[in-house]
Amino acid sequence: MCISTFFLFCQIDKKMNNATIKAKRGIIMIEIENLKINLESLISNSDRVMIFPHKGPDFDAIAASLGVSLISDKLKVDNHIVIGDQMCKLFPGVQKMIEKEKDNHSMIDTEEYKKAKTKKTLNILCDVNKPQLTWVERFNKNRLAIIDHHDVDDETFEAILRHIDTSATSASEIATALVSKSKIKIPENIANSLLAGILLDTDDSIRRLTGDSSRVLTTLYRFGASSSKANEFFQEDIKNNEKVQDLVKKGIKFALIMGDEDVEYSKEDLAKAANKLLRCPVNMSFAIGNIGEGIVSISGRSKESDNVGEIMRQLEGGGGPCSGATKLSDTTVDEAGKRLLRVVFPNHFGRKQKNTK
Ligand SMILES: [Mn+2]
Repeated sequence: MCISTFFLFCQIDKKMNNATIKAKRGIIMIEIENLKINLESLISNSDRVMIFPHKGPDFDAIAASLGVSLISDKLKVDNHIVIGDQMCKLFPGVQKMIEKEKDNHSMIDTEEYKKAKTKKTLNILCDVNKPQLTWVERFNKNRLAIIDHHDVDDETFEAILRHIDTSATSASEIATALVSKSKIKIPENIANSLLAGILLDTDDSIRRLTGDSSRVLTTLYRFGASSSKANEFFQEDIKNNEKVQDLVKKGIKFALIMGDEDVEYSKEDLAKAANKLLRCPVNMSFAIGNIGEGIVSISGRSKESDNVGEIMRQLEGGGGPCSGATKLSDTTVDEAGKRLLRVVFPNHFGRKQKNTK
């Protein structure tokens, strides 16, 4: 039997409302009302709002940040979403989510943040509450608000407003409830992003969906969100995963150790090295090294699919299907490696070598 634990941590600085509330989900909408009032007041008293998703942002972090930016937009306070990672390093689905919104919402990097922040800037963390997971590790606690659903510990930032609800499925769920309380019309794109944020960990989210979460989903559907559109973000990642899978399926044909040019090895050293290398998930392994007197030796090993003796024969050597070797004079380790590549990958590294058998 699964027993759910609920912990809603809503703390507002003494100046605003001296409250630390542990609550069951039944009263979360009341807390959202408080969050809305306090957050709006903080935003209104700032000249600029900087919204931070976590490092390596996922759908939830970006979507929640977009939700918060809608509130700043409504209050006509200049706001920016700060993303410290290079775009190309983000998951394709996340890139797509950002891409769709970058004309409507300012997205800046940490350098631009440093230039643009002022004493009256309010920083809002979305889907994160600890310095290890943010690009900026220090904030003035009187200029920091947190909207999150992750556990709190000693590392958690001190902040003037902390709304950390570990029973929420996602930061996007909290952001949706908040935006909806603020009576903001959610653009369809953002509704879909928020839905993707909520569904990110689908199994878990479905298990944890409660009355409040369902209300949040209803809100998103009302603003035009649909599972198929939200799924498009996931499809981007699946497509990319498939691409990677296909690449892996091509198989790692080949592993190669190149000995140092100025170190002398024995044939046995090279054979042992090739043997060890074959324990990696590869079809063939080779070790190349100087064995003295101007001779470079290649030792090859193969599992099943490739005949390494055949490859060695093309390099003036020989052997059986699983084990082979060759000795090459008047060459370097580097050059021997290139010759080997030309034989193993004739289509990629040059003309197919003449079979010298
Ligand atoms: Mn999250």
